[in-house]
Amino acid sequence: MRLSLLALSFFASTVAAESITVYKSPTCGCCTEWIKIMESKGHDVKVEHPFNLQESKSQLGIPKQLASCHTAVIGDYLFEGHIPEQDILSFLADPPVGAKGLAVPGMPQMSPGMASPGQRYSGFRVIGFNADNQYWLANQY
Ligand SMILES: [Cu+2]
Repeated sequence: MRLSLLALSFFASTVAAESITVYKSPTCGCCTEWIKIMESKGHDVKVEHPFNLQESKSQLGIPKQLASCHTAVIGDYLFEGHIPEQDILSFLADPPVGAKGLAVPGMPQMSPGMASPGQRYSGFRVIGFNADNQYWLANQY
């Protein structure tokens, strides 16, 4: 019984695991906290410290108004800032047509990587965006 449960949870985490590249500044601690959360959920995170982070954001295609401290790239999609893992997984499970990714602009205090462990996420929005600079509300905490 114990073994099969373990096998099941291993299988579940294997299925959901994403290969993520995160672009961040070497000195930003909240990005590292967000990365730790993603790793604790089984994702494989590779970290890059570009010389000019703002330039790399615009090269990747992050709209200026949606910018946060770190940019995560998963496949063809961009995930800007302190987005809860659950929102990333639901997006990837069924990406809206034409969507480029999701963003939590700025660094909201009660978001993953900013809030203390165990605190409830609140007071921020998860915004979807596309290449035409159109935004929509994907989720709200
Ligand atoms: Cu940060």
